[in-house]
Amino acid sequence: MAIAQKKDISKAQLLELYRLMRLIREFERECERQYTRGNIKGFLHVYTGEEAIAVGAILTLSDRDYVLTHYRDHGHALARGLDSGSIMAELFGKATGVSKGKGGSMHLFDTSKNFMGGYAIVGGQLPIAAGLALASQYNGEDRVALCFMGDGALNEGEFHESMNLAAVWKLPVIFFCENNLYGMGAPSADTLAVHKQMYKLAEAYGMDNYRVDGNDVVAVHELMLDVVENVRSGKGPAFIEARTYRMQGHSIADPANYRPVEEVEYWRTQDPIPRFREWLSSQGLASEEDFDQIDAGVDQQVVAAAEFAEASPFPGPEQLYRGVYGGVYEG
Ligand SMILES: Cc1ncc(C[n+]2csc(CCOP(=O)(O)OP(=O)(O)O)c2C)c(N)n1
Ligand SMILES: [Mg+2]
Repeated sequence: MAIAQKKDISKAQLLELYRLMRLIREFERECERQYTRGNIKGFLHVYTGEEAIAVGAILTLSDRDYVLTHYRDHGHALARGLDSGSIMAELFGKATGVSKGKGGSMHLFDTSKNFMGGYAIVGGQLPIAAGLALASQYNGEDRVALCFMGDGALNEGEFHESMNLAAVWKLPVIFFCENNLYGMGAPSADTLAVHKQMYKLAEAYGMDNYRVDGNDVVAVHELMLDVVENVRSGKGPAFIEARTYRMQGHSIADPANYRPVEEVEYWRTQDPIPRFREWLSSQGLASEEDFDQIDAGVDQQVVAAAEFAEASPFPGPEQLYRGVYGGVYEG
């Protein structure tokens, strides 16, 4: 449970890590409310419980680096600084959404932030991340591609193909596995031969590999500071496994009855947000008033995001053939 800080991270940066984790938690709560109201339809996968990973990792990147992720993508998008109103509007299917209302929850995208999606196909983002890293290397740039995936992606052929090519070509890509112990209703213990040590899969490709406590934002952040530096300097790709827990069902429609009560209870005690908050207090880095102020700002931002989404128009019929293959390309 303890958090140990080893590197020099400023107080302002630590508080920003806290603010973003709180923002993601509150944003996801609002998504659930809006889903119940019928404003968000289809699948909705929330990131509740896993906030320390996206926040701790993404805040080590430069603006020019790439971020790619899977369909549980709201947290990564918020951590990358995509506009919260435009993310919510996307979930509502509105024209003001980050993907113009055509992508929905699983396909958030914003090239201005080098946030290259949001992929519903398990493992689909891995070859794309390798391709972006190849482009960076080919063009002599020092951009790194950070590619998140769930533990379920490790069983995909695309995982092995991407890992192999990235290692052969020493691509500047970081493969970051969010091991939340389940893929839909299946425990990874039932589906993955090396479920206790997923990071060791990277050894087969001669790739640097690490394991970190995914509910400790400081540990994730510190590890990533080193890994990003190595990968950027041309030492080749890296693989990270962060152990965490999906606090809710696979999607909002999943009551997750297949999980033992004791397991859920245990992981509740590992919630990354109260854990970090208690640590910040114990270090004298934030007072109750500081937290109240941050929390109030976050609540306001989320309410404003929902209001913006609700007031926005749906895309008109003229949008039907725009932004699709064979249609009108708008960039
Ligand atoms: C190629 C492919 N196969 C199957 C699915 C159906 N599917 C959607 S989510 C999912 C589980 C993925 O689990 P994991 O990667 O651990 O992500 P998590 O939901 O735990 O974050 C599956 C099998 C899919 N979307 N794509
Ligand atoms: Mg999983």
